[in-house]
Amino acid sequence: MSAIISSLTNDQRKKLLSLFNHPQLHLLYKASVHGFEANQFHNRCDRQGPTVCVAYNSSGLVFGAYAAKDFAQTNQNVIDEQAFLYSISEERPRPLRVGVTAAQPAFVDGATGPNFGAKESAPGAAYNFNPVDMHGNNLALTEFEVYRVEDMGGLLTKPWRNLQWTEDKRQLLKEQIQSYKPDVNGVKEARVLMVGPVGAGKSSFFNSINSVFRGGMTSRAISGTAGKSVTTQFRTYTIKAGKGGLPVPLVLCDTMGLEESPDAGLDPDDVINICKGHVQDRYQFSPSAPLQEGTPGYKKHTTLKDKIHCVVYLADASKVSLMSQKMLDKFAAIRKKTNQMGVPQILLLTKIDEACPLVQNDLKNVYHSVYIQQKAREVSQSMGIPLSCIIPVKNYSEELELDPEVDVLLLSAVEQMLNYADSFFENLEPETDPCDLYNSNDSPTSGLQKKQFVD
Ligand SMILES: Nc1nc2c(ncn2[C@@H]2O[C@H](COP(=O)(O)OP(=O)(O)O)[C@@H](O)[C@H]2O)c(=O)[nH]1
Ligand SMILES: [Mg+2]
Repeated sequence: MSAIISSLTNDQRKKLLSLFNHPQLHLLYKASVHGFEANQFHNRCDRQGPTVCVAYNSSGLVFGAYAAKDFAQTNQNVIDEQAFLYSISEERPRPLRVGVTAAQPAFVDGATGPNFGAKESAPGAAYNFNPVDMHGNNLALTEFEVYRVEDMGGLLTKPWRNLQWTEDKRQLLKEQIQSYKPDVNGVKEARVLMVGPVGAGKSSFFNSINSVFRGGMTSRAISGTAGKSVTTQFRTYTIKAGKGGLPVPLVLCDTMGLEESPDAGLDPDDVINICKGHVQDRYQFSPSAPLQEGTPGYKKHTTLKDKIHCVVYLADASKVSLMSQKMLDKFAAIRKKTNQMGVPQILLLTKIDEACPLVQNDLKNVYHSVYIQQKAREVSQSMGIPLSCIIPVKNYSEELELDPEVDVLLLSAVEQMLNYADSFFENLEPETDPCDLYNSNDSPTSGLQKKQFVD
């Protein structure tokens, strides 16, 4: 299903956010999409923690109520001292806010739609307001939405990771990456595989890195939000420093997105094939049948340079808590096999700008943001990846020009990938005869015997 779009204008959103401390809003329910019936509201909004209801009327007013307590259809009056009603209009610079009267129940938790004000008290007793100010006496709703309100927790004074945001650092990182050389014979570049759900930002990450090295915006990999994967081919992308410049010793491999259902999206077995170097560039993935030996697109003889030296998972920071068990199971299946092959793995936490307004305002807040730190911890736990292997990034998505701070964060992620690829090379058995590597297939006698790498 395609993403549900909020009906709030920028001005309305800003005014709504001003009612909370460090809020993040997640759209749970939209009547025009999910239905105007009470049960459709409850299916999506029960037991979601703090929520804000947003009603739109034909007079252009936006109004509603905040509840810190759950909706759960208990049929009880709920005491919630933090509850309030509000109204937003274009003319008022600030929203009208009406707190719940002390000791009065804030809402009736019935099986109806949200019902603010107590069941057995006189109307208006829980909240004292003038209906004209609140909704212009117009209760003909054109839309109704409910958002979960998450506390973003503000900024840490001390960042949880140090990063220099200077132009010097950007140059240094670029130079270090360009002069990278794997410490093994016959391999000139690190091959990095990107794996993640549809829309996590795999294609955008490649485009962003390519843009940083080209010195201007590029979009070689098609990116977008079609709901299903717009990338269905296996693509290996080389990068050049400047137009017609020297190749950067990094190959980024882009895959079809992971999807929840067992026979949709990238197949975990294809990830294994890619890691072993068997999948040719431009191979057309087929979700129902992983690549088999002897079929078109299968490369039988592979060498160390064809193999994947580091796997990078990508996850959208604002969707971390919503990742389904089926998606986590797919990740786990891939991680198990990549671990067995000794390929180091890191995770890029993407779209940190969308996830946290404090980061959107200033990217340098990334390691100060309590919210981003919490999301990094969450994904670390749910995917079993050490926190030290989780790197928040912001890809270029709508910009027309490069931004030095965005570059520094992106380049520092590449630096980590190269460090991890080095660990892969170092982990190869020292006594391995280099000749073996060039003939290595996957027989038990393969020259690539590795130690377990990550966990
Ligand atoms: N704001 C923002 N948007 C992003 C970021 N990364 C990707 N996007 C957008 O998310 C959508 C999906 O990205 P895409 O690279 O196609 O995802 P893929 O399916 O993993 O290849 C595109 O519209 C991108 O512009 C990011 O870090 N920040
Ligand atoms: Mg893609």
